Amino acid sequence: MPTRTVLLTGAAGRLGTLMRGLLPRYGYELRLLDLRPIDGAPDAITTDLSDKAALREAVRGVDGVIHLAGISLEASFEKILKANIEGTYNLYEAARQEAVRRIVFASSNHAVGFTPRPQDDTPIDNSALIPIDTAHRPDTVYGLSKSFGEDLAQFYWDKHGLETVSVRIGSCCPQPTSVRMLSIWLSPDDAARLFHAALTAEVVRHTVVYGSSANTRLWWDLSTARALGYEPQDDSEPYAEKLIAEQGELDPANPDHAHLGGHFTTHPPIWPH
Ligand code: NAI
Ligand code: 15L
Repeated sequence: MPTRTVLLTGAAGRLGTLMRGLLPRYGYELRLLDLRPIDGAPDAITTDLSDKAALREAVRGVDGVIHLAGISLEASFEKILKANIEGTYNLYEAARQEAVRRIVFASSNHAVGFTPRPQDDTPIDNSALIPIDTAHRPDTVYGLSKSFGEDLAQFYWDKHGLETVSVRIGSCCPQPTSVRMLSIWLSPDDAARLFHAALTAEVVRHTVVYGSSANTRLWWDLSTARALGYEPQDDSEPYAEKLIAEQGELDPANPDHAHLGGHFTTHPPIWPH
């Protein structure tokens, strides 16, 4: 496979750090970008998504972009507007100007966070799962910015032929830490598999996928992700017994447990900065 140069925005963040470790084994040469400097990566581009000239230079000549940069939890509308809405717009505009073919956009389960969760934790057929074409139901201003990002991606495909895979990521971390996460956990290894599939699938136009591992207690439909060639290898089930013993089963009467977005629908965690 020829080496592909991929711009990784948000490279200093949690997911960015994991992907810096995992993606090179797929043969990618990563160009790194973040607001914050990255230890041990002197060539990383340290810039804000508001700097249009820097973005244009950053996307020049890349084969694809994985766009992780932005505010990753709830924050004030003003902050979300600047980083996630204007920032993502600026990135798409730079990519259009530099004729970049494809972006993988880190959307979130919180774009559809007010979708009721399946009540049966082990659905017996796909009809119980949250479908990919479910309506946007953002649960936070943060989730609203992810709905915007998905619409932006659709617009840039329809209008300009710039392809995107919007990945509605569940919870990507080394291991699940809550009972809710048992249903939406994306292991870091599966995240790398999914991003690789999104970058290499032949034609994607604008494809929306849910981003999780093949969890036994899955809440959503992975078929569009699998259609890209994604074959998840991990399952949160080995963590279930301990987490349920510590936290109890999800309670249908608890508003924090009623929807896909969990506690973001009631008491969203606020970004500290
Ligand atoms: P993070 O908060 O750890 O990393 C985000 C990075 O973006 C940070 O390094 C930050 O410095 C950078 N950034 C923020 N504003 C910027 C700006 N204006 N210009 C340039 N860089 C900027 O978040 P994490 O967990 O790594 O998530 C990465 C992406 O995936 C985010 O877009 C997040 O919304 C999305 N996501 C993550 C999930 C997860 O479970 N980690 C779940 C769903 C979505
Ligand atoms: C997200 O969108 C956040 O970026 C991440 O930090 C997690 O909180 C995740 O959703 C989740 O829903 O667990």
